[in-house]
Amino acid sequence: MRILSGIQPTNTPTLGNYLGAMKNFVKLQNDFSDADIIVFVADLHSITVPRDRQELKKNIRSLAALYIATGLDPARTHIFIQSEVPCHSELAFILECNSYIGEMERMIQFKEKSAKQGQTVTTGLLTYPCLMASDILLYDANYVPVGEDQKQHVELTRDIAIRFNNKYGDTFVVPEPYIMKGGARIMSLQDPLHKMSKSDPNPKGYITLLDDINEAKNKIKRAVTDSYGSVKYDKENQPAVSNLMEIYSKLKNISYDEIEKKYQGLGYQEFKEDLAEIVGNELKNIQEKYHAIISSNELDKILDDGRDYAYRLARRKIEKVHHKIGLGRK
Ligand code: ATP
Ligand code: LTN
Repeated sequence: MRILSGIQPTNTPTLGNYLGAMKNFVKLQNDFSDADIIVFVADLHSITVPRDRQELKKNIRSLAALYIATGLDPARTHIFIQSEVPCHSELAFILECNSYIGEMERMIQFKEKSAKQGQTVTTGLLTYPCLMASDILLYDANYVPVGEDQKQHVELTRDIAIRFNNKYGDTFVVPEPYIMKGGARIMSLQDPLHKMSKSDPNPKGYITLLDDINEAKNKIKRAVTDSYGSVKYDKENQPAVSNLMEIYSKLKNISYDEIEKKYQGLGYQEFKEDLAEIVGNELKNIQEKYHAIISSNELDKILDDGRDYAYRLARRKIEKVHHKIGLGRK
């Protein structure tokens, strides 16, 4: 069984990315000891909107180091950088020739992002799901752990794989999205009706994994709350407190019931102070490991090994695809 996922190196990952994606990769790595696990930095995906060169370089290395700092073990999980394995772009074009413009235009993320950009929408933003399908199908991945917002792209990948297999004969494994309960949609600390996002113009709404610890704690202490005054999980009537409880529950591995019992009769303040400590400790742990790995040669060795492993698998698949379609001389 193979499990595969990636994250784009745009800005520093937030607590939302951590709880909705990165922490789940680590859990899967530890729970499925016989699975082959591949996690990559989706740098090609990130250039679907213009990026500053220096920023991009910095974010690529930083995300790779954060994968390890948050608990991925390079002895168990293959970690690499997408653009270093050219097969991803090669298969993406072939998949573009086996999918339809209408399918791409129907993607919610495309509609949302292109609405914000007007005339400057790139062709890559439209065809992005084919690149994502290529990432997944190159490696015969069975399960793809993602947050709720990426489910539609994995479902499109399934459609493309089934269509290709019907047309050219059995070539790709048909993958399934893997969405974990709890933490799949962490909301902004300033507006619990909007997703926590690293591109939010208000930095008080999100915490990144590399935020200054005291600043991060203050963001929790100053997070908006509701007007009921009791710590109770009720997404409809208390969306802000429920969101903070989701963060608490996922970080401490305890249920909402247990949290409610612990803070029965107490106000929001005590709960928020404890949560600030919990978040602060989690970040401190991650940041200590991050600083050790980011400047080491070990990181390059891990990424070289990951690239070589990925390349071998991907090249074999590309050759099979060429053969099935009738490309080249062989
Ligand atoms: P942006 O907000 O800048 O568009 P993003 O924060 O949504 O980016 P992505 O790189 O698109 O980040 O997502 C990486 C992974 O994190 C995906 O699996 C996505 O589903 C998950 N994710 C993103 N935001 C959240 C969130 N607020 N809560 C839970 N999971 C999230
Ligand atoms: N589109 C994803 C990142 C991503 C991905 C993938 C996730 C690119 N390729 C393959 C899983 C499998 C996002 O989080 N924005």
